[in-house]
Amino acid sequence: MAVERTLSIIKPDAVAKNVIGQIVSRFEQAGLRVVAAKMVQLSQSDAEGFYAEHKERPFFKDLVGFMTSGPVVVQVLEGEGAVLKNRELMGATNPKEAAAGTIRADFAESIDANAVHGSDSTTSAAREVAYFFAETELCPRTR
Ligand code: DGI
Repeated sequence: MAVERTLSIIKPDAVAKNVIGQIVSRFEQAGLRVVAAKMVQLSQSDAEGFYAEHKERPFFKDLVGFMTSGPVVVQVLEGEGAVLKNRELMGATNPKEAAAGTIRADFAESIDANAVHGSDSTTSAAREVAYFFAETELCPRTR
């Protein structure tokens, strides 16, 4: 399987619950490597730009409000099949529907405050990684 990169965001609810380390552990245990990481307080325009594809959706305002409600941890994860692997670790968007043992089943409260974001395709991963990181900020982990 091809080595891919995917963008992960640990959302404000999970940061507030102090479970950053527990979530990163799940990525590491699944064989994903962190190749870039930073904690940021998103501005309204940061969040609107990131979620531009949802601009017309009824929940857009709430989503932007939530994503700017506190700091987030933005990471680039690398590994074989990283995009799908991260989506499997996350679980369904609605934590009530998320499979047992997934990050959202274990840490998320609601469809708004759902603990994590992960790119849904290699195409969106490329856009999302570039939205937050310069290529020079990605650190090779091959050694
Ligand atoms: O890729 P996901 O985060 O799993 O889901 P998505 O890209 O369809 O939606 C992005 C975020 O928008 C999601 O994590 C939470 C929010 N969202 C999605 N669908 C709904 C929603 N929020 C509300 N309140 N209601 C929804 O139906």
